[in-house]
Amino acid sequence: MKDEAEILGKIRDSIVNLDINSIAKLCKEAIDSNIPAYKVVTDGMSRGMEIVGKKYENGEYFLAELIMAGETMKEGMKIIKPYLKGSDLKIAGKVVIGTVRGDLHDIGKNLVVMLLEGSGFSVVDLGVDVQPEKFVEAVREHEPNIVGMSALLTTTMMEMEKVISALKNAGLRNKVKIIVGGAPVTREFAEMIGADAAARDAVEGATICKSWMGSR
Ligand code: B1M
Repeated sequence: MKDEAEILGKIRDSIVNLDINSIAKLCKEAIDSNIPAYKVVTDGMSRGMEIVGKKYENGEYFLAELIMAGETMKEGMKIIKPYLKGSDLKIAGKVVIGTVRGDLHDIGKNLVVMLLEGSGFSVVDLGVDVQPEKFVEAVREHEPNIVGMSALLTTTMMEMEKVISALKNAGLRNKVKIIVGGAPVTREFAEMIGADAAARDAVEGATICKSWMGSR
């Protein structure tokens, strides 16, 4: 059996090299080698995404490469997803989640969804580019315990505050806990816009949601 670091390194590199044909095989190899599914995501694919982001910033990669990296990670996630989920978990609570208006990044949000579902939450995923009114409608309709928002762009993170205002105007703000996340989002920002928490990553996000429901 190969070394864990070696397999995770290859997974990272397959994202960086946009190698969509080998990612699934490598992810299977990681699972067969008993590497925890979370690690394949956090120490393998997400590391690769960080490097892709740096290459984009340096002008070494362009939009086409960002798209290809996203597609490559999605191929890997198809293999990993079933291993992130629990099978016979009872419903821990309900979460309405979405990527805010103007923002199309959904890989991190999808990861949060998978971990929440894996922790027994029922999740209503509104997708990407979600208008504040749609969050409000979903809260009215589904009566969740928690609203989760994701934003990856500094230009879209302020949309989170608009969602919170819309919930306040609809008289729904105090009925839900609100968690925000995404690369530019900090705890200070969450506090400033009136969210209840910010999560650095999907694992922390799911942990916070579990703690709100009284389980860890
Ligand atoms: Co975009 N993009 N992108 N992109 N993209 C970034 C975010 C960027 C940092 C790249 C860079 O310049 N270095 C930059 C943003 C700069 C900024 O605002 N400061 C950027 C840009 C500029 C853009 C465009 C504007 C490019 C253009 O068109 N010129 C454009 C915007 C489109 C739009 O949204 N309107 C754009 C487009 C795209 C693609 C569509 C090509 C693609 C997205 C594909 C998809 O999501 N389906 C893409 C990608 C892939 C990236 C990078 C390379 C990777 C993002 C990713 O998936 N990371 C990214 C660079 C980077 O992040 N290093 C970049 C992996 C993922 C697992 O991490 O999403 O951070 P992340 O999620 C984490 C945490 O943030 C957290 O948990 C997750 C996992 O642990 N988290 C939560 C996220 N949401 C959470 C919610 C929670 C809790 C935790 O609770 C609710």
